[in-house]
Amino acid sequence: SVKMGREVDVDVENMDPVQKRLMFDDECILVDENDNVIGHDNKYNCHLMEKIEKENLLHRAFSVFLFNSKHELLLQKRSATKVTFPHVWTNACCSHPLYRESELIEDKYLGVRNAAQRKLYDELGIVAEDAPVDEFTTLGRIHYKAASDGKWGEHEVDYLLFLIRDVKVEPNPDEVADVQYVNREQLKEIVRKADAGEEGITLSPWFRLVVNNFLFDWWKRVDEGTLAEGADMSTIHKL
Ligand code: DMA
Ligand code: MN
Repeated sequence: SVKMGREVDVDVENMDPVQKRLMFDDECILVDENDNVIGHDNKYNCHLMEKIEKENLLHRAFSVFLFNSKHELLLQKRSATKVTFPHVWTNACCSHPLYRESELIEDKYLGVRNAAQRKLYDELGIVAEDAPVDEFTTLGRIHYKAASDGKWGEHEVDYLLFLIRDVKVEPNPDEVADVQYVNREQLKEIVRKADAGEEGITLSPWFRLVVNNFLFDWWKRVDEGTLAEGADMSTIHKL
């Protein structure tokens, strides 16, 4: 059992069993502000806002931005059972590289790319052949903190990965409530609706940060075929 105080115990009992298993099985990578590995802790502890604040826990994550050959961007709506940020629209796939050899490989961020390949299959049923690790472009890293509800939140160094490829998508309902491809105008319309609080449309905080700071510049590079030149892996943008 989890000795984190009564309130938290109640949360664990009500947690969706699939998500609960991931909370305790997934061992996240703890990093310092320069993204140096300093340890590990389970997904549960890494996402408790109280622990994040008290111990300044920061963990490594990734966000995949997937474009089809028409250069439309895939969005996913997170399932109702997600513990953090349920029901929100976000980029194709987000998760954490785990504290295991294959996902700790620092050379060309291969560990993060291996984790992205693993989760594209888990969340969207995209087979490894459709997501070759050599085809991800690592564009940059952002460091952000965001509360979900009272107890839960994120504090991450998030690697932003792009993949341009037509893929077969079969969403896993434990993870994903809906998916859609959007062009720029459609995305701008969704952002406008989210800002207006319309139709219960909410965007994840990390997706919103990428939209506001980077996405449209990089999307232009997707069109121009100059994506690699847009990468800056030496800066960690604190947003
Ligand atoms: C965590 O995503 C990563 C980011 C960038 C927010 P998540 O909550 O979807 O993780 P998981 O899919 O492992 O539950
Ligand atoms: Mn996280």
